[in-house]
Order: sequence, then C-alpha cells, then structure tokens
Amino acid sequence: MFVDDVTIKVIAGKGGDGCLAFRREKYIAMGGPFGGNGGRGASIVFVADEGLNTLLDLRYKKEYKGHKGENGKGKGQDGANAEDVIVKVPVGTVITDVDTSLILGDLKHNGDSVVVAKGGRGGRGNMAFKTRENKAPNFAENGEPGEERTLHVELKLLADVGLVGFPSVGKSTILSMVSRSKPKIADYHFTTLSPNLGVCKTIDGRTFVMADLPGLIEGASHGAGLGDKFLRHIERTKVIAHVIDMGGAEGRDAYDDYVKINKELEEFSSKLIKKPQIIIANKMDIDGADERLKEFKKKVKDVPIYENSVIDSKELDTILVALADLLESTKTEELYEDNNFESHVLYTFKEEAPYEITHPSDHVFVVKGEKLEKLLKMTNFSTEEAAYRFAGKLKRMGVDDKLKEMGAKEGDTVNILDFSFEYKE
Ligand SMILES: Nc1nc2c(ncn2[C@@H]2O[C@H](COP(=O)(O)OP(=O)(O)OP(=O)(O)O)[C@@H](O)[C@H]2O)c(=O)[nH]1
Ligand SMILES: [Mg+2]
Repeated sequence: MFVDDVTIKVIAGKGGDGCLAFRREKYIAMGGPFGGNGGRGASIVFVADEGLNTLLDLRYKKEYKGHKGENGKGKGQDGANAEDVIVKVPVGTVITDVDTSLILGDLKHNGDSVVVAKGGRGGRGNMAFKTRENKAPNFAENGEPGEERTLHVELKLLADVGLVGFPSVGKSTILSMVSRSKPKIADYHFTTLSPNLGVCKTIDGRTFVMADLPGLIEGASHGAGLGDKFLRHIERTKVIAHVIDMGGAEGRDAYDDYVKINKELEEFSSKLIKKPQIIIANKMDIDGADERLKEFKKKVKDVPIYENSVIDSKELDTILVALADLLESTKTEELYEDNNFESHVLYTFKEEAPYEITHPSDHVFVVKGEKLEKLLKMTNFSTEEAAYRFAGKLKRMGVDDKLKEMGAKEGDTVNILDFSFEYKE
C-alpha cells in the first residue's frame, strides 16, 4: 500500500528528575548537598531514508513517545540521557505542525533529519543549587516535560518531470517506454493508483527522474476521482509532460482535455500552472488521430507538441532531450520559500504573556500559563523549601500582586493545573 499522507502524535520524553540527597559519609561531618541532575528526555527525530518509499509505518503506529531521562542519583551522579526516537521516513517527506501550520521539516536528501519534538531538560539536583547563601539547599527540580505535537506528515515525491493527463491516455505506457520502470498498464481508468518513478536517459547521456501519476479528471483539485491526493506530487516536479489522447476512443475532445487538466492544476495551486509544459500527443496510431492533432494545433500554439504511439515512438528521443533542456533552464524553486528557518525560530521564542488569572467563583482563582505550569511541573513538592521556592517565583512573576489586585483574600483558593494553594497575604 502506498501511503503519502498521515497525521500522527509525537510526545518527547520528560527530563529525569533532579535528586535531593545529602552526603552521609563517615568522616564528612555536616554532609553537603549531593543530589545529581536528571538526564535529558528522548527527542523524536525524523530521518530521511532512501530505502523507504511510503509512510505506511506511520499509518500503523499513530503515536511516537520518547522515554524519560534517568533520574539524578545520590553521590552527585547525573542520570543518563534517554536515547532519541528515530523515525525513518522516505526522502521527500514534509512535516507540518498541525496547530501552527508551520513546516518543521522538508527532508529532501537521504540522511536529512529534523527534531520534531524536543526531549525535556533534566531537573537539577540539589547539588546544583548550592550557593554561598544556601549551602544545603533542601530541594531539587523535576525534569522538564517533553514537547508534544500533532504532525501532518506528507510525502511529496521528488521527480523532475511529471506525466499528467486524464486516465487511460497512456501515461504509464510512456514511462515504461522511456525507463526501466514497469508500471501496470490496462484499458480501464485509474489503473495507476500510486505514482511510479523511472529514471530516463537522453541520447546525449543526461538523466532525470520521471513520475507517472494517477489519472486526473475534472474536479480533481476538489477531490474527484483520485483527487487532489496526487496533485501534491506534481508540486515538486520542475516540468510537466502533459499527455493527451489523440485516439478519440473515449469520446472526449483533445483540446477540451487539455483545458480541463490545466484548470485542475491551476485550482490546486497557482504554482503548478506556471511550471513549463510540453505536450505529448499520444496514441497517434489510431485512425483519425492526425486530423484531431491538426485541429488541436490550431488552438494550442504556445506549447511545444510532440507525437507518440506504441507503434511509432521515434519522437521519444527528441521528447527526452526537450525535457532535459527544459530542466536545465528551469530554476529550482523552493516549495516553501515563505517558511524559512527564521520564522520557525521566531515562533519558538515568541514572548507570550506568562500567565492569565481568572476568578470563576467566590474565593477561587485560577492561574493559567505555559511558563508557570511548566514551573509547577518541575517543582518537587516533597520538601517545604521547594514549596517556598515555588511561591517565591510566583511572587517575582507578579502573581501575588495581581491576585491582590483582583480581590484575593487570606484563605482563598488558587488553582494551577491540578494543584490547589491557599492564598496568604
Ligand atoms: N492504440 C494505442 N493504445 C495505447 C497507446 N498507449 C497506451 N495505449 C493503451 O491505452 C490503455 C491505457 O494505457 P495506460 O498506459 O495504462 O494509461 P494511463 O494514462 O497510465 O492510465 P491511468 O493509470 O488509468 O491513468 C492501455 O490499454 C494501453 O495499452 C498507444 O499509443 N496506442
Ligand atoms: Mg497509469
């Protein structure tokens, strides 16, 4: 099965918790803090692998989860980092964050990789908090939560030339004639259900990759037939070879076909229609094809037209040379030019309001905010000192003042995530 479009969830591993421990050795009196740091949680990393050609594995798995980093230990030992989860995907895979619509990665070459969810940092052990003022800190930090994301993963084939046209016009037949690819060929519509790739070589020794795509019909850009599912693959090709059946057996008009397919390309994306095209007038062996081609040429003057049939394929060499020339003169256009690295960074470090306070009922306040919630998750409340430290941080973030301003009174409840605190003036 060819799978080129899946939505999955990725959850990176949490960092290991920092350790709270003190020296208890025989001759060391008043043992100082001795708890080590937690290890980093596992990140989820996508890697392009040329041995794969579908996203099938992802369809079955649906969710990828990273292990937690090892907790810090006594005697000052740090916990080990968790091993990253490597997800192998085919070359040509594009990964988008569903919530933000940002492209996280476009893996175009074998071995390209992208971290799609970062593992949490390990929490610091109490040894790390030792200062001149506090020589025996009685608290440690929990590990940072790992990033969680819902991803849209798409495979967009990397071919130089795309064979495009109505079903049964002979696209797969052409690919089988110009390359060693052996696609299925039959006289019914939608014989080709997934794209086939073939390597072509011109008589002057230039090579390029040609893709035979499933047939398009009117309304394809809105999902008719095999629909827009395969139009995305054309997005990557540099040049389009538009195959038109001159045999007339299907009762359609050649020029009409040409206009309709171009309309579908344009409706899917304005970029598709701007790609250079050549036309292959196909099935020229059928009676009446010459006449139909003559009529066609009267209407289409601005695109080069070549003739072909299974009986007489002598123009195929010329077609390949023309395609190779076009490829050389077409500049590679980036699929996502407006989604550069910087916009990603801007997103990641975007300054957000650190928290928001609501007052849903009498004596109850709810504090929400990513930064603050993370801080809470990283607090190990097993000692009083840790709780004081958390309270101190809230105060410095201005939470106390804000609560007071909103009318909080001694003894009121303040909720953050699942935790309830008592408000103290
Ligand atoms: N007479 C004639 N028949 C042809 C020619 N090329 C292909 N055919 C026949 O047309 C039918 C469709 O050919 P395919 O190559 O499968 O067409 P396709 O465009 O790949 O079709 P889909 O995969 O369904 O979109 C088959 O029965 C072929 O044998 C040709 O030049 N002349
Ligand atoms: Mg086919």
